[in-house]
Amino acid sequence: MSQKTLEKPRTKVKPKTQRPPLWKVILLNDDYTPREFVVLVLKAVFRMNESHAYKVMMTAHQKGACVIAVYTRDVADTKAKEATEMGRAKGYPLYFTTEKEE
Ligand code: TYC
Repeated sequence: MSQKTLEKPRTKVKPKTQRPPLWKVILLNDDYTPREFVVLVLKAVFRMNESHAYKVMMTAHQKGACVIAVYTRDVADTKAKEATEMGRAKGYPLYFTTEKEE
């Protein structure tokens, strides 16, 4: 009768939780898009309430840009494109970009 040898692993494997890298969606200011329209897009695409959307819009307006939120790369890209497209459809230069979070 054969007996199986049970070997224990010699080295401990430290379980590492891999987090996906996150991407920031950034709203850029411009001189033409109406403030109310920026607020409308932020509410529609990024699910913000009125006061949060207004604050974000005013930050971009005053500082030139504002980080809106962080998502996985695909979601960040999709939302940035969708939001930029809403402005484009109205002839506005409204622009959302993405950047990897370090
Ligand atoms: N600066 C624009 C205006 O004065 C409003 C605006 C704010 C546009 C934020 C874009 O990301 C933006 N009408």
